[in-house]
Amino acid sequence: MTSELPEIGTETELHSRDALAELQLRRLQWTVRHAYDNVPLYRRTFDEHGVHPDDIRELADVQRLPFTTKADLRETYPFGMFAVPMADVRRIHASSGTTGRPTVVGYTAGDLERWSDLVARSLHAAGIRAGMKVHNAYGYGLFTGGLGAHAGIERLGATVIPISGGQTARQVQLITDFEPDAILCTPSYLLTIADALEAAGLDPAATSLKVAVLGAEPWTNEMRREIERRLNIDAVDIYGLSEVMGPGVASESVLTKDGPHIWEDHFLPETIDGDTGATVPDGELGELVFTSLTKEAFPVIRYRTRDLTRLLPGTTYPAVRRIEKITGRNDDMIILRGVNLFPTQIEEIVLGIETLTPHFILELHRAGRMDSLTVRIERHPSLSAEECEGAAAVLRHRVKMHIGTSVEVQVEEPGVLPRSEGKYKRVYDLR
Ligand code: DLL
Repeated sequence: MTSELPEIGTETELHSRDALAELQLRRLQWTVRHAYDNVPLYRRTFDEHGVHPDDIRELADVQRLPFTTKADLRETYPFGMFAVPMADVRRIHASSGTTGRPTVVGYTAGDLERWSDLVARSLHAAGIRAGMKVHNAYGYGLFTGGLGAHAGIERLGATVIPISGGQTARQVQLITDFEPDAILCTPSYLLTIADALEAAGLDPAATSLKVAVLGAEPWTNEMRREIERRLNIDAVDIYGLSEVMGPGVASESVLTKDGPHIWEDHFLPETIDGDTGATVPDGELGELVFTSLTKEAFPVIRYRTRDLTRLLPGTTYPAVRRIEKITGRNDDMIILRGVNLFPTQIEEIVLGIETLTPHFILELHRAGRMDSLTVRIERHPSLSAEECEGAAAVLRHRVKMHIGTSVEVQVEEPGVLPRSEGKYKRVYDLR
């Protein structure tokens, strides 16, 4: 059976820009018409904007369409953005959201097929092949991570170990006993697992694992190097969001590890200036915006992700563009006494100081009218508190130098800070 399918990663659209553009235009026209005909909110906003599906004659015409935001999805909670009858929706996922109502998304049988194909393509790009065993520690349930990855692993012809997130002692046992080739989880959770391996007297660098496909939260290239060194594996980045599909909207090639390739045959990306909405040219930093090209149940038109990155030319798959590794989201940005700061900037600096661990949280305080930021970070267990004394000063100094703001640093004993079991909560606003 499988021999009848085109080999993953060899699809013409990933290698010929002309073939891709032709396919994208056709699919864009279909999507815009489908959204206009079946989702009242799209019909209303298109009409308000004076734009009609017939106006989409070339790819650049996407810029004539109105943006869609998280607020639009909340307004139509729970199923108002579905473009097919409920009887055709095979699955629902939802993201918890930090405030108020969750965002609800739906999939037809065809959507689920395409999603598994794209996750399979993503895992293939990461070097995973049929016949390998894959430990899937993304959370199962309404979160798209667990079930999304699961279907892709099976589609690839690999063996899935559906452990979900949490129960870290059990993760250690199954990694030891089942000898998986690959692991899928958030980067912060992989650190928790590495610590647990060590605590069990095992060498994290000596497991059967060869590759980790990590995503669902921002992480830096410094963190990649730390994970690769500690576990003796390749660490590859997978990107996605529930509103656009789930994991597998874009994914990195293990050959280049140069940022996720966007699967542009299914998603049309743009970058915009977050304040003005103006298009930002490729190569420049902007807010990532997606229009789905093949989604039936939940088409999205110019969906504003709030993720900040730049569009770059493809390498391993030359026809599609890459995104620079996403290290910040608009929502995570801390404005400290007028200076913008992302938690990943601290991560980058922390990982350059050997006596500190990657286990840190950021606390925002207010004394009088002054905001302050405290970095609470664990020292390395193999070093004494005295040996780590200088580390706090070094961290403070480097933050001041590289980010341009003063922070407090509090070095903590190993194990006192909360550990990740999925997406890690790094910032605590105590103002
Ligand atoms: O996190 C989907 C996913 C699951 C992706 C498993 C990868 C692996 P949401 O819960 O809707 O969906 O969260 C989406 O998470 O807008 C980004 O801000 C962030 N994010 C996801 N992947 C990455 C990544 C899933 N590789 C939001 N790097 C997105 C940085 C990421 N941020």
